[in-house]
Amino acid sequence: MQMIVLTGFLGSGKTTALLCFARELAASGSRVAIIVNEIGDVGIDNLLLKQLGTDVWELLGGCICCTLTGQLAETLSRISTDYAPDYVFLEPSGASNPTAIPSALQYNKAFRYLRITWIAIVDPLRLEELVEVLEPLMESHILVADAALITKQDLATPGQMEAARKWIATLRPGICCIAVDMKSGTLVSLRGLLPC
Ligand SMILES: Nc1nc2c(ncn2[C@@H]2O[C@H](COP(=O)(O)OP(=O)(O)O)[C@@H](O)[C@H]2O)c(=O)[nH]1
Ligand SMILES: [Mg+2]
Repeated sequence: MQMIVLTGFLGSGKTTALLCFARELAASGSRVAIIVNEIGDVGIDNLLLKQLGTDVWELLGGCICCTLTGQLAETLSRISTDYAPDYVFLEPSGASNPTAIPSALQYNKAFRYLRITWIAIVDPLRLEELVEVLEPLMESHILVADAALITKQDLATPGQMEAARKWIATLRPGICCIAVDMKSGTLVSLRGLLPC
């Protein structure tokens, strides 16, 4: 079982990207489970995903890096025994500090060595404004990342796209960074992102 955590602020495009990745993996025969920690703009249609062989668990009403740490480990444990997925996607609340997630899972021996891939989702439209007021939180999303996805290419100016690329490269030099326009339905491929 491999875990993929999508970090990023609320509204950056985490659920939209997650659904693209999950559909792609399910279509190629992988079993996929999804844990969401926040309801954003884009909801997850559980029935539709079930038809694809994907199931969704919701951990709502708190943040998995503080109040819901126990529930996260418990849910993961239940998913792994009852559902045995190849991939588990985790979308933490945009307000959570992702660095607390591995330590939350370490309490459960089964997950001490769980392979986690981190993908940071960055909204170039709001980056400057958010970094100005929430710099440590915004940076924490990138500092753990193995790869980054800059969304909303269709709406951002070339200057905003370049600023986002530079900000990511300064914090995590050399990580794979891909710009996407998810509105047009472009398939965002997990394979295109990792390894890079
Ligand atoms: N135009 C455009 N809208 C996007 C793109 N990616 C996400 N969105 C929109 O941004 C909003 C927030 O996306 P969502 O996936 O819910 O973000 P989350 O809160 O990080 O999960 C939604 O209305 C999406 O349709 C993109 O590449 N282009
Ligand atoms: Mg979301």
